[in-house]
Amino acid sequence: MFQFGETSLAPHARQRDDTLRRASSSCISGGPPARRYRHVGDAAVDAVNALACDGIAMLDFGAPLETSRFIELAARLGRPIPLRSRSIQHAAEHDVVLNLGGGFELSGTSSDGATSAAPLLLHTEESRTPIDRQPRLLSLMCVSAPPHGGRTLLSPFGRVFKRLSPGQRSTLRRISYADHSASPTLLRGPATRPIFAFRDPGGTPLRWRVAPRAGLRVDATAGNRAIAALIQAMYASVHCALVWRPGLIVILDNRALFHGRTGVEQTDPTCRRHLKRIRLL
Ligand SMILES: O=C(O)CCC(=O)C(=O)O
Ligand SMILES: [Fe+2]
Repeated sequence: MFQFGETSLAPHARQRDDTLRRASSSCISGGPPARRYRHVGDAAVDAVNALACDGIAMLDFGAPLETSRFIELAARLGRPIPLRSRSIQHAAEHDVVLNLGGGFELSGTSSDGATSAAPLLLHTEESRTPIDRQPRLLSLMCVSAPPHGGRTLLSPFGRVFKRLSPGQRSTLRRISYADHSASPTLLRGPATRPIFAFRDPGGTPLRWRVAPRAGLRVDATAGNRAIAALIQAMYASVHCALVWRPGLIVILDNRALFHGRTGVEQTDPTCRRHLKRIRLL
């Protein structure tokens, strides 16, 4: 069992700060144009194709869908995952929809920080969860958006992978989270379709271990260096910082991209950031 910690002077910490600052000041693209839809069925067909090509589908309905139609759209793409955690019940609707922001954050926060106003560091959703229970897709619908801040960051796995050396890749293929016996390795899949399962821990120490049956030894220094290189590559690979508008629905493939978010500026209570989220298997 080993531990990864960081100092604020480390190159990966500087890369993180730099990317968050550039995304907040609109130096990173706001995302590809979204096609306009009226019918959930048409949007779902296009989303399946876009997800297969790019790992992301951007669907513009012009105005937020009723929650039941949002569920109908998501359910055409996968199986909605019920919200079980008690700590988020105040923000849950219809058992599968989580309200992020829009006032729901005031009475509690989800364990992954998704409902808070602070920046959300890049992550795979449920990074420690065994693969068969890890969300496959994330569906987000904007109800209202602030004029600034709260941009969703995307970092494609393929770009991250290319920034890592062969040695770092093979180390990451052998490492997994220490505290969860069935966690996937931080990297898996072929070079043509690499898949990461990792959440940037920020300043919190991360305990890792060499996965069972992983073969060759990994020492503490090599593992910690590979994790630092991964974090640096994640932030260097952010290619888009989505600007939300009401009625925009974005579906993300959790096996193709890391996601995160810049800090939410809630200066004006009349135009708060409010997204609805459904996670899909
Ligand atoms: O608020 C966002 O933009 C993304 C939040 C998030 O990470 C999530 O809902 O899983
Ligand atoms: Fe997330």
